[in-house]
Amino acid sequence: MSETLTIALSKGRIYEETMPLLAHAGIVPKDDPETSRKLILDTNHDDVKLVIIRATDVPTYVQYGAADIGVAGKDVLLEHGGEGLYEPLDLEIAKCRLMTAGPVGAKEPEGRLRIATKFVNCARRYYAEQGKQVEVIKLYGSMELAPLVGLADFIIDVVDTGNTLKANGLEPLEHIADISSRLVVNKASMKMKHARVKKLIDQIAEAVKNK
Ligand code: PRT
Ligand code: MG
Repeated sequence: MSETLTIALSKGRIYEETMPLLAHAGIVPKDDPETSRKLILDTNHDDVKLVIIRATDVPTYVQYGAADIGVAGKDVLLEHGGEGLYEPLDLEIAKCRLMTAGPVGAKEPEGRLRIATKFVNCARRYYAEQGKQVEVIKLYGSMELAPLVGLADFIIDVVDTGNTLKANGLEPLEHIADISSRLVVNKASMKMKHARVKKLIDQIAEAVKNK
């Protein structure tokens, strides 16, 4: 048996949309992470394992080689910075947009803006490019609440349908980036396990193309 190839994925939309792509590469997990409590899933190949982790932790696992390969949203990768990672393939799944948003019709206040977000690095970079002075407030979720309770003027978050913003009296404002999920590969794994990694990338690329 060859050395184990470990693939890092998060539950939810990324898992669901990645499964058909992995199936095309002949990889099928033996458990369903939505019903199983296991964090390491065996697959139909003894030497391929899936690890199920938080979406934001995927680049970290792959960077340190705890996983050889991972699937992560471009939002998460922009925030992480991509150190130690190759990003060989756009999977064209879990698409959305990274946007600023604020209360419907609200005018931009004078002076330093307060921005609530979990994407603090993206926020600092974005407003620095705009030449705007901002105070960035780190949150871990439910960003939509921040402008409603006076914690922030605006938020930065990913938006798909915009329904969540709308339901909270917010509107999308500035478009920062188009987002989709990417295949990421540990730099050492790309060298050390090159044949297997390359084959997997090619098979998944074909599945993406045929979608
Ligand atoms: O949920 P958890 O805190 O564990 O982590 P996560 O939110 O980062 O993970 P997950 O699985 O929800 O998202 C994984 C990836 O999916 C993200 O990193 C994005 O790249 C991508 N993605 C695509 C989205 C969305 N679409 C999306 N709509 N991630 C989050 N959302 C949120 C959005 O912020 C809003 O709160 O879903 C809500 C509904 O969106 P609307 O605009 O359709 O109402
Ligand atoms: Mg989520």
